[in-house]
Amino acid sequence: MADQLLLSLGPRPESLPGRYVRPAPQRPRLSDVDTSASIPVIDLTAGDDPQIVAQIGSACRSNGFFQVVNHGVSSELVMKMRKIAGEFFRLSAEEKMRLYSDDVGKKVRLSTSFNVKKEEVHNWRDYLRLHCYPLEEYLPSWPQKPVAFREVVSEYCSEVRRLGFRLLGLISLSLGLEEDYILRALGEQEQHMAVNYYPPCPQPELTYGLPAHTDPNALTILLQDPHVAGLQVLRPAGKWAAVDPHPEALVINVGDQLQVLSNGRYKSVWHRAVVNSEKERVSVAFFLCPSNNAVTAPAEQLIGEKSPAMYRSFTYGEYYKKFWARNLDQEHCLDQFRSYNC
Ligand SMILES: O=C(O)CCC(=O)C(=O)O
Repeated sequence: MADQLLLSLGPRPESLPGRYVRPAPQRPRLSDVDTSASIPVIDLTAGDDPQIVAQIGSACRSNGFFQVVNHGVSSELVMKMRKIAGEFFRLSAEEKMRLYSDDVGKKVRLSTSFNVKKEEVHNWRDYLRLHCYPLEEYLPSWPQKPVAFREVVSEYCSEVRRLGFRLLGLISLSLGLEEDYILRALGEQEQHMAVNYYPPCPQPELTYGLPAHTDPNALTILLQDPHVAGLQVLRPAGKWAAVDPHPEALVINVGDQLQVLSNGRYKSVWHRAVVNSEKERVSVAFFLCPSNNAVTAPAEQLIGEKSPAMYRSFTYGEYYKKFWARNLDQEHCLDQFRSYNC
């Protein structure tokens, strides 16, 4: 167990410990990654202008990923969020170990890899996982250090939640649904956050920060490290593409619940985080999730003779349990929810 504790406690090994080494066929093959691919950048200045709705629809259909600029989250707050995230992982070992847990059911925990109790090969990542909504319920159990942590992160959560709701409205419109359709379907949405820390890795070609996975939730809003690339998405042609950091942008991706609600029109796309030998990387992923008892099902309006319901209905509580009971890089969790008609 001791050897599975946080990477950010150091010391930094000269070669990759065996428990992080992936079998040869599962390695990232970094030299094959497309570094020139572009993930659409959508300017949100113009509100719900039909052109923006069309751009969002097209990005969700073809890439499952897009970036937004002029998104309404102030650049000062984004800067503070990045700073406090980095500072958090520089706290003393004692401070960090107080928050450490390998129990994936805990709503506030500092952990490593993905699910250390279950997986055979670990990932080169530490992460702080926070439940964030309702804020007043979770805030008292959040880290007290660094000093401004609670203040900055709670403000960030509120602003990003607002952005997320706006995006869900635009996504609804892009599917030809009423603007509040998805918001209503998802219920009183929960909100989780992962602050990811990927230290420099002695042999990045042998492991991952996070292996290929899709997100179980509805919508993810990712704040990337502005200087260090690491996020890669699987393109429809089967090639991995790097998402180079855009300093002003937040990266948005469709999660599994939106793939179901859209009856498969929008894709919850495989993505992964790779590491590098020189620099640490910090990212902040913000997940909008249906409430546990909300029932996810394909929207009636998107079901027809030629497009039968692709998935059975289920509660998010059921989905989330199945998601965490697997290894991260197994088959698409949604495959377990396919409708028998399809
Ligand atoms: O760090 C990244 O770029 C990806 C993070 C991610 O996919 C996640 O936290 O689920």
